[in-house]
Amino acid sequence: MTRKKVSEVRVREETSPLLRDVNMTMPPTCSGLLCLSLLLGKSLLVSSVQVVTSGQQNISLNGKWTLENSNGTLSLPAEVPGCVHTALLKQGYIQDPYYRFNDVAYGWIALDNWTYTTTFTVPSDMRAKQRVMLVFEGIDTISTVSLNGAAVGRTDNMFLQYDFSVGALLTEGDNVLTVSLASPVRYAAQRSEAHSYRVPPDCPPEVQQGQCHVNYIRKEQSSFSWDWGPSFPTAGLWKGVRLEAYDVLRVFHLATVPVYNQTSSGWSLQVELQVEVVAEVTRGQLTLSLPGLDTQQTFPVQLLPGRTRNTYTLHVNTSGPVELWWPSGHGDQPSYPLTLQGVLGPGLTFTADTKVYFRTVELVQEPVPGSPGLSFYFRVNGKAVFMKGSNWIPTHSFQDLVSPAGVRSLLESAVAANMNALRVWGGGVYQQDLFYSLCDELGVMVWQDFMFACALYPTEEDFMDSVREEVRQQVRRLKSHPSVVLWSGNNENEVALATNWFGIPGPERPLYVKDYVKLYVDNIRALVLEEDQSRPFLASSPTNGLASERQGWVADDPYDPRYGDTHYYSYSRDCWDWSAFPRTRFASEYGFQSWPSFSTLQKVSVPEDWSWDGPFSSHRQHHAEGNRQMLEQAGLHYHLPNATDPLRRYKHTLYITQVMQAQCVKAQTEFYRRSRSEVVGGKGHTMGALYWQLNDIWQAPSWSSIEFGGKWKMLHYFAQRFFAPVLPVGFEDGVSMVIYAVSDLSVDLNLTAQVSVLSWSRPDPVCKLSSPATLVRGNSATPIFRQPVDALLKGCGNCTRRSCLLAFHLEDNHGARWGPGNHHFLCSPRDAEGIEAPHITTEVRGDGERGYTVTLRSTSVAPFVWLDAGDVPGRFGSNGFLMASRSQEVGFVPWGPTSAEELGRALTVTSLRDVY
Ligand code: BMA
Repeated sequence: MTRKKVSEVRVREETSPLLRDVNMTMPPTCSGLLCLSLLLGKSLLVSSVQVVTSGQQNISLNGKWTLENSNGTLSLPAEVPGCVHTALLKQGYIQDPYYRFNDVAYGWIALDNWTYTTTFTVPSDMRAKQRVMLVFEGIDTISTVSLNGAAVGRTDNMFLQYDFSVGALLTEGDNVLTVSLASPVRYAAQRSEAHSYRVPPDCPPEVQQGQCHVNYIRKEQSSFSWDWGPSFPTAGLWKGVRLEAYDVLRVFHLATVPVYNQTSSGWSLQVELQVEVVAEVTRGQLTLSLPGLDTQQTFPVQLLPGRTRNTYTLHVNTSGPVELWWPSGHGDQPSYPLTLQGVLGPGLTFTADTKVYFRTVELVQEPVPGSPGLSFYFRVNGKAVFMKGSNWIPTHSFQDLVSPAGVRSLLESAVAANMNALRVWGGGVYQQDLFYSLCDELGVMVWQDFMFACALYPTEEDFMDSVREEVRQQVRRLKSHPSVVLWSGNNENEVALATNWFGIPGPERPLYVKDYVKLYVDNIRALVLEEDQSRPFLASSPTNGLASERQGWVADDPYDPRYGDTHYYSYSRDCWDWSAFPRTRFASEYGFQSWPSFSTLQKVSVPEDWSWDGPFSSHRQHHAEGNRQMLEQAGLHYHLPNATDPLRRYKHTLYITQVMQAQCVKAQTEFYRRSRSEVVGGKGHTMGALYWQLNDIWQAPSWSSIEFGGKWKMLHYFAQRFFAPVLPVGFEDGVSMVIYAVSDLSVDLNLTAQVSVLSWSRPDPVCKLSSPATLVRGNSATPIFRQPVDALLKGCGNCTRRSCLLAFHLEDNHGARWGPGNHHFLCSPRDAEGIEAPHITTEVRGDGERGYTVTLRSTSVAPFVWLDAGDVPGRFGSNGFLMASRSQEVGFVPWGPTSAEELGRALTVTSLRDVY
């Protein structure tokens, strides 16, 4: 065992101005990694940290509380953690809030004030402790907390953990705790009224049927409605509540941040311990062990009374290799167990177990040869990584109904679709610990926004105090996770100012720019730099990054493709025309809407709702003109459904929106991926494609690739292919058909493109050709095939653009295939000649153990073949595919118990020719 140089830093925490009340203290952090029920002699496991502190007693106050509305007409049991809506639902006062038009019908809930009450007893030995803290892991949002009739404190930020010192208020026998929650909607309105100038936007667009002034309240911004989500401004105790009692100290936060030293090529580990100390610890000891790296060190510990942050730097033994954490597709995600053992006084011990992952991350913004502007890409462990993924929104309107299994399923679906990154978008919530732990394990890089979106924000002192505390707590909670690779200040607020979304008159602009800089730069950025220098910070998205900074943090055009990241949406331009897409450095948002499947909608609707033009369809559509835009875009390339049976036509219309979305996002993503290695017209070197959006909050049309409930849309199956590590991308450039080989692998490959010319009218290739072998470097996009379309067709029977299409794949010189196959339409399928109704039949075999196989038989070439298992949860091996053979087998992995019979009964198959 080698002993290395160690150092110790102690920082005395400033008490937040919010906490100066005698009875009210709020620790800098504790929301998750370490705020556990620390039972005497027992330990609990939350996230990846297990902590035991001797002499500390905890009582959980979770469970049944009572809930009352403001005039006392409603009084009901309510589960904590939970919220008013779910309590009303569980007690049968309301129906499923997602059912039909209930979001609007239940608007009254958020306009009332609600009080949660619980009664508990505290054993005398626990009351006798020097300090008893009442810990709320999360209160949503505006509340007054009272214990036994005495005010304990107030809360105004859903993203904070609140700790109140309550020892003096506890009594023998029953103690009554109440949390009185003010209507978030009324509070936001009052704040806006009291504000000396307008902070736009005032209200969301009418089509969203939402509430106003959400920017004045520190709660999930999309809870007042969004263009993909309902208005459910929740109120409640959305996380756990407990008492923590101790005599000497409590450890309320632990963070571990690995730091790489370039000069010595060595790692050190910064272990940060936040403690609240009642009685000074003078001669303590802390031993940190990383057995997997043969590293251990004991530190002297001296802890002063009050709240302190203590950092211990453990230098990692360099005699052996340190295995690095890699994004999915680039390597493994090895972790090392870390043990902390503290002896802090006679009989006072502290132990913690956690995991440590080692990796470095940089956001590279430097000149690009042949291209004005700056690069924008992530370098992980010294290697440039193309980010492939999507954007994450809240998975439910009621956070207490978010299940760990649901989070896991979404993240596993992301990785199954070859994603290596997700952006936790700034209009939602900082995700629960489990989300980040799973991202660590799965190799998903997280672009973490702070929770500000599509608005300007007030900056008065109490608001700023609350935000500062939020940033401190969240950064401390999340910084141990290797998956978090970026902090980002907000969603689209730079561009909202730059391009004047809210019609701010010229002379008033400086005031808003000043507020913007105050919030994201002078405060959020400054705090992040203070708390965590181990990963980059960006003020906004989209932004020009360093170029925005040079322009005072608000660039003239934050969409400039030569700098930073871009968001790009166009619903009216033909999405097959790649020349419309920005040749950006990094595409952090782009997308198209679609409707979810019938089985998902059926759960919240009745037969009279199943029509495209009815009130239900427009009620669920929160993006103005969204339904029209989808069909207009679809109509550019496909016949629109025309069945005479209304239900059949409705189902086909849902299908065609998914076909449109999948093909549009494919075209755009393939353009970004093939642009990674080249500069064209001064633009290019695209190094990220995160489409909008991964998941849904309810059953409604949106940009998502996964429906509410976890079912994959056609887009998600497409993503699995268009994000494949090795991919042939075909497109037309002028008169030529061009194929690029895109590779995210580290090895160089020698590949040929094997091209088949297929006729729409029969399943056997008309002819085949191949390109010469080409060296495809690792992490590159390399042109591999180019031929004028005319010549290509002339050499192939009677093929024309309308009668034939191209299918292609990549092969090495041993004939081994690399990556999935791909295809290119030479005309819109609506103009194609010879597409026959394919009369596809299906047969299901298999069982729960081996999984299921669906055999499809078709009489002709069928585009966009869509298998739908209805309500049987699971996913197919492939879906939405071009069927160019007479028979094909597709696997089905069930996510629960089913049988071949059940699957067979539920299964439907649709292809493009079936809808007209
Ligand atoms: C982007 C996002 C979201 C929105 C999406 C679709 O701008 O940041 O605000 O839901 O577009 O409109």
